[in-house]
Amino acid sequence: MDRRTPEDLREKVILFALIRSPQSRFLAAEALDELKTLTETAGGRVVERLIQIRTRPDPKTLIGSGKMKELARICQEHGIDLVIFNNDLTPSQIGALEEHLPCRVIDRTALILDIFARHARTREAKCQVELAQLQYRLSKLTGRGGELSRLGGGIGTRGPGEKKLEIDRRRIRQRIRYLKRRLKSIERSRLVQRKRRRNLFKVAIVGYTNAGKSTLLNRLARERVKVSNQLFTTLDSITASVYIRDGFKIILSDTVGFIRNLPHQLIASFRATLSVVGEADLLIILTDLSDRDWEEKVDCVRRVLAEIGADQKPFLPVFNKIDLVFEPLEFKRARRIFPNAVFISALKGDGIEGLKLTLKELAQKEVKYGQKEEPQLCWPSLYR
Ligand SMILES: Nc1nc2c(ncn2[C@@H]2O[C@H](COP(=O)(O)OP(=O)(O)OP(=O)(O)O)[C@@H](O)[C@H]2O)c(=O)[nH]1
Ligand SMILES: [Mg+2]
Repeated sequence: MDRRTPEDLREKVILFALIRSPQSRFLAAEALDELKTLTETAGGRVVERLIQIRTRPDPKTLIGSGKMKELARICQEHGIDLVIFNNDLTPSQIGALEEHLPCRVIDRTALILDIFARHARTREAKCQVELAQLQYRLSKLTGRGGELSRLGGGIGTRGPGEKKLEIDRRRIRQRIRYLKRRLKSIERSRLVQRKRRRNLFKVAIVGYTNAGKSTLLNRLARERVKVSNQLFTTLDSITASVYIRDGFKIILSDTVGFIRNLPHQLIASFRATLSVVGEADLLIILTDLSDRDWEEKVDCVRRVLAEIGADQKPFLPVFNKIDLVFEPLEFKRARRIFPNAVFISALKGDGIEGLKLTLKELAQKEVKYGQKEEPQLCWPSLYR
């Protein structure tokens, strides 16, 4: 009889980060914490995590031959299915690594694409993920032909593009053109809807993945958007009307979460989804105050906003999950950087009335893109 538990059936994974100096060790450890959550979101089980310091990465295999032997041994011992590198890998590096190791190898970008593929539900999200996957594969197709084929399934091989990824470059390009046309037509049909909302005050919630954006939308709009303690649960923009006091109405959107070093193929593909950010009159930048790296995450959000041309938008900093924060200094720190910040618990409801009031005030002032009268709604110089 097979006595394996579901836990045993999950792919066994080793995480690996190569860094150039001992000073980056702390950052690498944090990056691996995040990589672990990403791996678990993709259904993998992390068995071991390794960091190697190497001033000059080996161009062929990234890691040195000594480390390779050690890694191969650990993979053997634990029956590892997959090694995930925090570093970007070229296709030939993946090939060389897989030659030396008894398992598959992928990089962080492939892992994030896998999660997006798993979570895509709507037609638009599916098209966008497939487009990102194909562009990722295409960027890796440098000269050598046969490297696309990665049979066997598992993390990094899934997605709407899965079967199609076996096809050659020319057909990938054809497919990319087709997907872009389809996305355009989906966007056109949405435009009609948008016109109806033209005169209402539009607010978009943006923030790092898992900050609680969907929980906040659900709380304010009485919606039932899926909430989960996984990363990238939401891949679509969900828009709802919200009545805030005395019949006053605004339009509120929840959208895909950000992450540090978000693969640029994804940002490019999700441009249509992210267009609600571009069209918003005001952004709520939602940050998980209980996360000890919140400052870095705010900075990452700013950088992604810059990449989609929305970093000049007025925004309201909102700190979430205050029910988990017991350190007064943390509130002080947040208030010092963002004096107009609002503190809430989207889950428990604390601070929600205050937030509604602030939103109503801002909506009545018609804070609009390009208006400079609200200096507090701009990024503090620390972040510029
Ligand atoms: N304790 C606490 N947990 C919260 C709060 N707000 C959200 N959460 C939890 O945080 C997790 C993530 O919440 P979501 O609303 O899915 O976060 P999101 O920002 O939409 O995440 P993605 O769509 O994956 O980017 C869930 O487990 C929520 O229950 C809060 O105020 N307090
Ligand atoms: Mg969400």
